[in-house]
Amino acid sequence: MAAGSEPSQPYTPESTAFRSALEVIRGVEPRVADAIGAEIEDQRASLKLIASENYASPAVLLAMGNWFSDKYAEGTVGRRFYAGCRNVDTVEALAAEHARELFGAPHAYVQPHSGIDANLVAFWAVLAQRVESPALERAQARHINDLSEEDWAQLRRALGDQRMLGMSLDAGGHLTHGFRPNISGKMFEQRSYGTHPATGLLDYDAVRAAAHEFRPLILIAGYSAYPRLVNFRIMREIADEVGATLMVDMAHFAGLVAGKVFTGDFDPVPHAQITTTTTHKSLRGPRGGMVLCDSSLAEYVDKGCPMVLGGPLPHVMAAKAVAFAEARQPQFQDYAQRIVDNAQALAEGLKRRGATLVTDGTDNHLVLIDVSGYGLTGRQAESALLDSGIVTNRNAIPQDPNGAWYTSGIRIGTPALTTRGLGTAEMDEVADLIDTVLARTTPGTTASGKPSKAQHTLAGGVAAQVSERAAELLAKHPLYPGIDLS
Ligand code: DSN
Repeated sequence: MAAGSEPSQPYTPESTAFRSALEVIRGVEPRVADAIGAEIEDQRASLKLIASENYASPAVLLAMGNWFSDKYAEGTVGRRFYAGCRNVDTVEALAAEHARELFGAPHAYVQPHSGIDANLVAFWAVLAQRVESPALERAQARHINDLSEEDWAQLRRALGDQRMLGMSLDAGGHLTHGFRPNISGKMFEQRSYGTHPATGLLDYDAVRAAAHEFRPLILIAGYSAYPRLVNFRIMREIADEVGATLMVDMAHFAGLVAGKVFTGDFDPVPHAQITTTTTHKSLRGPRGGMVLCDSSLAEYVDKGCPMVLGGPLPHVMAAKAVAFAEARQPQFQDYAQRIVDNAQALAEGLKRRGATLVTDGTDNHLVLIDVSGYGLTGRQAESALLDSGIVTNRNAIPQDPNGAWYTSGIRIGTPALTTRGLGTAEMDEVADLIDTVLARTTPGTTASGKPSKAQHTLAGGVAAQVSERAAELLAKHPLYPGIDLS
């Protein structure tokens, strides 16, 4: 706006809040203010199809930017290791109450800083509840990086070589479900269940057989890249048959549970003894985590900090309370249903154009394209799409010959575009944009002329044409329409 001129429309409260915040930040470190301003522009300009991302409301974002950030508050509501936590108690209690109501859970612990932290709280809670061993306490006395493989083996033995059975990474499971690069794969002896080789669907008989043979302490259900429903009633039956605790990681689909799209056998909360989630994916809250559990685990879960977590982030708990209050509004159920409708429309649009999809479709918010049908690796496809203004992520597919780095898949999801207001008819255009890019991309070669799994060549003009079409689509659905930073 030119100096001295008045805005043609009065600024909304959100515009005023963010403009003022940036002005204050600019006074100290203008490059940070510029980067924040550039981020909203980047997000406005890109077709965001990352299945685990979303756009939080201005109220959620603003609840995080305040003096709650200054408070230490180890402990739980009414029982803190620091004085002066009256207001932190208020927001933590509110967040937990909203979470219990939203998910029908007996207990909610809203302190975890992320999904991995939430899972760590859950693992230690189950170990603490079910395993009697001083080794747990001894491990706390040492720095975790000092533990050797032999130390870990000793700890596992002292804990009775506890076992975890979770979904394999290439079938859509998560690193924290017992894989080596994550502590879950070091604390537990791990085995995984996959999906049926012919259909790509979860095979409950195979899960049952693996559970009976392996007899895990924890059976984990939940996924980051599985496009179908999971029957949690059956998973609980299997867990009960072998004396396992059923833990569900609903990080990806918590919004679909909150929005009552996943109910009955497909709602994990009444079936699992312990359920973990992030709060920023389909649930559309701040970046963070949460644990829900039955009352038998509550006392152990509440010791998450300081057992495995650093001090709580009261500003993020305040934002969780705001986000959960939003998710309790009737319109959130409509939003959750539209996420799934959009994902199904996107899947149909891609299939009509000849794309191969893992499981041939979707029941949830995500679609997994097997890009080997286009002659590409996931890495090549991801880069070509990014060149064209479409943000996705590469992902392994079941029995992926290209491993977890290059992959053969592209995972796409609809929570973010649905928040922007795109609907099913527009998903056909999105499918066409994706198919156009992938069909016009060819694998590249390395500097020495060998075939490369990383390099790609996109036919001339495609990136510009697709970017322009994506921009036209996005212009109809402005992101944060109430925020004007110009
Ligand atoms: N990074 C998250 C995802 O993209 O699925 C899971 O940790």
